[in-house]
Amino acid sequence: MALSRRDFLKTTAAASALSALPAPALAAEDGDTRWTKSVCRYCGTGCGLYVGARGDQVVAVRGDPEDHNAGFLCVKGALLPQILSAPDRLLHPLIRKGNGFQRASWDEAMGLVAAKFQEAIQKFGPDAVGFYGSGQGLTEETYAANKLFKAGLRTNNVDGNPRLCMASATAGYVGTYGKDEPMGCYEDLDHADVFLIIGSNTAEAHPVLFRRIVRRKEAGRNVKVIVLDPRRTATSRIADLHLSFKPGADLAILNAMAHVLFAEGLVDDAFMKDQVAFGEGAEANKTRADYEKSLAACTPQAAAALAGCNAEDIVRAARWFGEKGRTATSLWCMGLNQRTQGVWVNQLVHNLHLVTGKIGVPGSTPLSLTGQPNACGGVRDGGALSHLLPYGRVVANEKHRAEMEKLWGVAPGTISPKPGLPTVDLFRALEDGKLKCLYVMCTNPGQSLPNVDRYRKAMRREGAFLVVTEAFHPTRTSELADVVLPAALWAEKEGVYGCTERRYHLLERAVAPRGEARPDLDILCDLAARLGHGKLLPFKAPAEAWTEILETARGTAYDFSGMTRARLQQSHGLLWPLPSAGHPGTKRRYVRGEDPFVPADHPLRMKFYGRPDGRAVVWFRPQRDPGEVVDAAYPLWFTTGRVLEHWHTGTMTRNCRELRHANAEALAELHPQDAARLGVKDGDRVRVSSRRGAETFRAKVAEGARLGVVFVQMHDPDHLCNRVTHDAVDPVSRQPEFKICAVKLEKA
Ligand SMILES: Nc1nc2c(c(=O)[nH]1)N[C@H]1C(S)=C(S)[C@@H](COP(=O)(O)OP(=O)(O)OC[C@H]3O[C@@H](n4cnc5c(=O)[nH]c(N)nc54)[C@H](O)[C@@H]3O)O[C@H]1N2
Ligand SMILES: Nc1nc2c(c(=O)[nH]1)N[C@H]1C(S)=C(S)[C@@H](COP(=O)(O)OP(=O)(O)OC[C@H]3O[C@@H](n4cnc5c(=O)[nH]c(N)nc54)[C@H](O)[C@@H]3O)O[C@H]1N2
Ligand code: SF4
Ligand SMILES: [Mo]
Repeated sequence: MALSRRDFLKTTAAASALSALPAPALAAEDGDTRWTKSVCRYCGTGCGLYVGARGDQVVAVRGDPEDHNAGFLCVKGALLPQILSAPDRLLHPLIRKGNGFQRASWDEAMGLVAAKFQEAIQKFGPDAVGFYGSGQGLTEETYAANKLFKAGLRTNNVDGNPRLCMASATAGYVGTYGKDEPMGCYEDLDHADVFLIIGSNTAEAHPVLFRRIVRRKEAGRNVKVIVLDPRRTATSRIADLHLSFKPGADLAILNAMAHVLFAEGLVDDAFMKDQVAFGEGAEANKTRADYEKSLAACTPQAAAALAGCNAEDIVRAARWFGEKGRTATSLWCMGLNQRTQGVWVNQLVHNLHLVTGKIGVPGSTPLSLTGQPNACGGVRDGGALSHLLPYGRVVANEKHRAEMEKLWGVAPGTISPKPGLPTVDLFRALEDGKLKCLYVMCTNPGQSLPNVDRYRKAMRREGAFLVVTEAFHPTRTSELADVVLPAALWAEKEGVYGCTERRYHLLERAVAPRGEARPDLDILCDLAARLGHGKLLPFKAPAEAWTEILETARGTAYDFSGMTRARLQQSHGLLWPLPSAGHPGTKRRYVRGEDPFVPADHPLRMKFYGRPDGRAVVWFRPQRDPGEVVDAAYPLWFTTGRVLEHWHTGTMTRNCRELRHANAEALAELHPQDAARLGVKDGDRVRVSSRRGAETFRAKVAEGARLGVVFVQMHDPDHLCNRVTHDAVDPVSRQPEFKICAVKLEKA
């Protein structure tokens, strides 16, 4: 399909703002404006930008032309300055008094937090407290929290919103290659002949990367875009093939694609023989023949019947993906991760690359799109989940604990060998009273958790003590808190972010925090001192924490110990592994000649050194139903997600006039035939209910909706789609199934 000019404009308009402006030189003066190098604080694309400030006000941002985004920003990034001075900025600490809040001094508020945590630990043990963090915190902040809780307070109850987001991608990578994180990079988008975009609305959720895909397609080398999404989306507009199917049927479709690849000889026999191992169920010692045998029944016809799509489309997708001599890159996001089969379906994407050998060459890579700007750098790499320790180490491994105890200077045996509670279990522990105190940083679980009313009650339970650090108040979480601490925002502090492609950036401070707000790192150091762990967090500045972080990464598969602060200051982002001062960084991991950990004389072109045998594993993973399926009582599928203009719970983007006006209220999109059957017209109020809860939305009758599927946007604090969603989790990643549940809909 050739893109019309109109389509091109429509799909890229969102990513053009500000790009035409001339770029300021590093930290140059421009009239009265000071320019400071930074990164967009929204999505995992991680666009480099400059922050322009006059006096103590941020007045503008400009895309960094020397960074991967080539100066481009989307509308959200372009409008960042507005959030800093929003009227609901929280400017001083608050302590709950009855049903309201009272202004408090920092000393009073922190004194209370410390006393409550101390009391809970003394009475009930370390696991009575917990930390719930974010893929939007700075690496230094998340590192400090992880260290304080795991090495100081001695609980592994450290989790965060990446559990709602990237946990299945992480477990997919680890299960297949032995280590987390994509091996490819954004440059691969410039070399891909085929894009397999599955469960990702890239145009709205990663607009600047989408622009790069469109540009590649415009270059006109017969580039094919395949989109697998139940809905027609802004992304599927550029698709040569859009496969719409019943939510949750991707496993069947991906297995059928693999079936076609084998049946039509589109596989790479040598690559499989040398570089791949096979597994099924929990067993890794299988053969290629076993795998092919398991695939035999996974025909396109069977998949199409189950999924409600055309068998020919599955065959076509497989042929395009597998065509010899052409490159293929796959991109996926929450349509795959937020599933009770999230890990399995991730692995089925990896399978396509491994059986065709389309991996580790420019243009061929399985590239999981990361949601948040620092879910990779801060949380996944930094090991700030309940089962992890920094840089590929895990709580359950005695040697890893011993390494971290040594690095952290605590006595052997300090770190508990028991993994902590992953997100949903953490909030359930608050519900059943086992967890007494929870510290929430840079996330809004009172709106973003699945089946949220249940956990909203848990946060307000008698005897539960909730501390929230927030830049705004009230939010749907801060309204539930016992103490709310005012946090400095993005341009008001300094630290490192790591985005989708293993690229680390330094964000420099442009202005002072407003009011009495403090950077989260300061607040954590203060708390540590009050809890008697000041020695663990002695950081006077984020740079001191960074120096320590470099040491914890040294010698691991993540080694970025050459990324000194000075180097980050000068660079426009650096990709790890980067194990020494002079090392240029690594675009393609596991690849001989590129990755410093693959010996130059390695006999094969790749080495998956995360696994003992150096091979990646192709797992056979059969189709399974989602955690809840439609039935007579709840006959419609319900799915939720994003729009271009808004960021998650809307606390920031709803503070931008233009974005708020562009999209004010979350709509429930439904197919014209569903609407007609239910007597619903565009703009009517509808009540959507599931077995867990109900919410009303304004209806949008949308041609692009799939028959039988309702989609609701998640940004609206006044219409909580998470009252309806399902809190069932993937058995391995523990990531909840936000993308699929069963509902009924009636006119309100
Ligand atoms: N504008 C904006 N951009 C963002 C964010 C934001 O809040 N706003 N948040 C960031 C974050 S943290 C994240 S995680 C990403 C999320 O980015 P995406 O995952 O791209 O966004 P979503 O809209 O959540 O979901 C993507 C698609 O999954 C589809 N889907 C639903 N069920 C299924 C299924 O069973 N199979 C398949 N294949 N697809 C399905 C939905 O129809 C939807 O179009 O966006 C990041 N970027
Ligand atoms: N229904 C449904 N629910 C979902 C999803 C879905 O697809 N559907 N997606 C899930 C996913 S993938 C994600 S990532 C989550 C996101 O869910 P959340 O993390 O809960 O959403 P955000 O709005 O990003 O919340 C970040 C909060 O941090 C505050 N903040 C900003 N900067 C700072 C700072 O520097 N310090 C501090 N302390 N606070 C700050 C913001 O004001 C905001 O309230 O939502 C999940 N929930
Ligand atoms: S694409 Fe993502 S990182 Fe880039 S400007 Fe937009 S929101 Fe920010
Ligand atoms: Mo996310």
